[in-house]
Amino acid sequence: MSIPFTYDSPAENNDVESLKRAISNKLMFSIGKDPYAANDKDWMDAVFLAVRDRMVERWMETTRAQYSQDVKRVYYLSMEFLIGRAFGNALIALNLQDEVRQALDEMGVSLEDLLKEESDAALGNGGLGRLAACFLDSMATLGIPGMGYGIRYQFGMFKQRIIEGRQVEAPDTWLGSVNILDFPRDEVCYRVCFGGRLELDGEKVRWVDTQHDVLAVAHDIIIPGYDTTATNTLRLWTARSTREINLSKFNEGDYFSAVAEKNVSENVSRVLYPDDSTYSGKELRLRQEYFFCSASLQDILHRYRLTHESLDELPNKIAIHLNDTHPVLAVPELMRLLHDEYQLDWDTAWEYTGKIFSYTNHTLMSEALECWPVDMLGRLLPRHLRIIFDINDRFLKDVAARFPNDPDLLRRVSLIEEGGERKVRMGYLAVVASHTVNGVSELHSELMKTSIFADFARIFPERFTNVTNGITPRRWLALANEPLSRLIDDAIGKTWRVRLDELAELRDKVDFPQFIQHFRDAKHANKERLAKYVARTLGGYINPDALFDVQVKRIHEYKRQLLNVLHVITRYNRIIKHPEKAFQPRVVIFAGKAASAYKTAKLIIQLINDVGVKINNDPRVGDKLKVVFIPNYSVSLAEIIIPAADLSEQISTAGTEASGTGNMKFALNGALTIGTLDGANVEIREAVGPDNIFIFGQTADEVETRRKNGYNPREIYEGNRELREVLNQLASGFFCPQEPERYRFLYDVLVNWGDHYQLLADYQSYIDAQDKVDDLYARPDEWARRAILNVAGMGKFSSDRTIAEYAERIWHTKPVKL
Ligand code: 26V
Repeated sequence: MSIPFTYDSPAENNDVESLKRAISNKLMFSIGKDPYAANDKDWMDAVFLAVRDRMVERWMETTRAQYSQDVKRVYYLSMEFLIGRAFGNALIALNLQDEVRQALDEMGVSLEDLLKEESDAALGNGGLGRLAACFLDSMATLGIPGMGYGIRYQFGMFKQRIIEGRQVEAPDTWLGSVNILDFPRDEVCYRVCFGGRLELDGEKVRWVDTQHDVLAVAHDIIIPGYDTTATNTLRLWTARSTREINLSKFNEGDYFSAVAEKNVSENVSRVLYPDDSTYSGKELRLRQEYFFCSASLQDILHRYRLTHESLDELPNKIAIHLNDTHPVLAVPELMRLLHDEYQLDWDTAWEYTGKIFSYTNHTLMSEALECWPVDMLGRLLPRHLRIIFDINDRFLKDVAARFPNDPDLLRRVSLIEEGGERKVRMGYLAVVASHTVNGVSELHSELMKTSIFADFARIFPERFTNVTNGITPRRWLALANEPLSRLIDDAIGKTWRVRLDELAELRDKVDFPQFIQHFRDAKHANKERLAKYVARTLGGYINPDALFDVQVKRIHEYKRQLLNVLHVITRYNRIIKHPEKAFQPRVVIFAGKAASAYKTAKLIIQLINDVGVKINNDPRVGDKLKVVFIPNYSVSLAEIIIPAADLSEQISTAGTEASGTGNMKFALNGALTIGTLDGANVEIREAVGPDNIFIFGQTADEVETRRKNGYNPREIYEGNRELREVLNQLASGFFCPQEPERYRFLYDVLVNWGDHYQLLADYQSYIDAQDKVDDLYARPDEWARRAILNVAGMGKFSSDRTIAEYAERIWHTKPVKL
């Protein structure tokens, strides 16, 4: 079928003159402003629209090619996509930066000013959500027919303000009046049912009388690949009430409850859960999870059926990936659709399910593992609970037959946790339903098999594998760090953006003094940019010649920001005690959000700020030490902070950080790491060489052994003079004389209550490593040499490599031909 349809191909109009015209047209006819009345936001919207046109054409072409080649598609299901700003990234992907900058220049507008106008799409908490965003970028760049599915939260990650040293949360109203980021697809709309009851009809089960059903409406975000036609889609669902307003109530004059009902059902996509530390079992969260799984599954099957008569090819044409357990309800939902709606027999439906799903685990922390109460699940999703029970019965029968001599095994691996309130163990369901289960670093994947999934590794040894995380070099180097990117381009060419391994060629440059000098200049420029940002937002001056020591990430006890603070105070005490001594000037920079209900994490933020006030205002300290907490950490802020770092703090207790991806971003931007042998730090050490990283502290095994043998932190406290002094200062209110008891709790956690994350056990080794940092920083060329070797070693940590591994070993998908 061919339709007489012609349009102006924007791709042929990428010269400066055409761009000026396109931007002007958008400003006039889409934004409705003339240049005299337009503000920066209007201009930004106009340019973004012009640039978007150039992506749309590629998008259509990719979609057509995917259909005509009947490709196998990957669906990446994730509750979080922390994509950040899209405009600058689009310019890079289309290679339009220079032309657009010039076009704007000629119209008297600065591109740099416009870039700041876009708000971050902060639809995620931290590492897990940012990883999903890097994966989308890499799938598109590699041409993998991959689509993300998630929720279009009306409010994303909360905004953090610091008031009198304390975190205060404010809603993130990222959706403005003009939305250029996404295309609303009102016609792509599915009903998602809740509640009701089951009706038995012979062998068949019917789910009837559902209540509080809601509609899921699609919004599509374009994901451009870098330097390729390939362009993918992120489809986010928004909830719409099945009835706009309750008409009978409305007619009775009860306007408020008529509208209230609509509000309640639309709450499903209202707000991102901002707690990534503890599983809390909230019903609205469960609704969110089912809401987006059901809509996505219905959509996936609908798309498959557009081009296939029968379901026979389904497992060969779709792969569904579970980003942690949050989307695992997709498993019983697929079973329900195949078995109840499409009448496949149970065994065939289960065989397909097992071929379709794969699952990545992102944490071993037991507090974060999802277990939904059977009661709640049964009330909200009775059919799915029944399916889970049926899966469990068959699974346990199979296990009993294969392992007759381990009677306790059945209790241990059951999908249902018994004893007390019965719960469904979502991680176990994910493992049982998936053909492949992976961890996110070598260490984490090993620990997964010996801790939380030890029994499953015995039952399904062939299922478990590792795919080490990665980050996209486009955003995290090309976009975030122009000075360094330019230097690298001049040295080895520009193709590192898609073949990050080529950075290894920088190893040949480290002995050229000129290259080292240019590298130092680039770092300095980035430090100046950050110093300006700090001056503008916080008002304080930080010296770009000081060592920038940076820890930015969610605030968690296991990430040990508190260990960092112990070092800061130790250093402060030394400076006071030895006024005559020269100290390497340092600025210790923190940023990160604490979950709103996580008291200890919030107290740590307050401590950082109190310590900062004390140290920064002590005239005896001067330039030797400054402590800065930068509020409202986000993707955009990371793009400013990370390129400016000299030292990257990756100091979690060994065995707790699944991978970390910030560690990769810092090293790629030429910071040296001070870190434990945890997560991907282990592989970073291998890649950059042990001389070019500051490793300290216990190994995961040593942490475990100490825990087993009865750890006594008080002994360490008593045996270490400097540490004792620091902890006593915490306990006695040295940093908050106005409320001396404020940090007593933190002292107790460390000294009296078992120090669960073993900060004291690693303290001395950390301090020693920090001393080595100072020594090396005093030799700036040698420091730069090692920093360059870090950049050179980062090839492996491109998310392109990660996605290529997923595509080949897990999803069995190939790039679309364009
Ligand atoms: C957990 C939960 C618990 C239930 C309620 C909402 C919620 C939201 C997020 C999480 C996330 C925990 C897992 C996580 O973020 N893991 C991080 O994943 C990164 C990417 O693989 C990895 O680099 C980090 O080490 C790991 O902490």
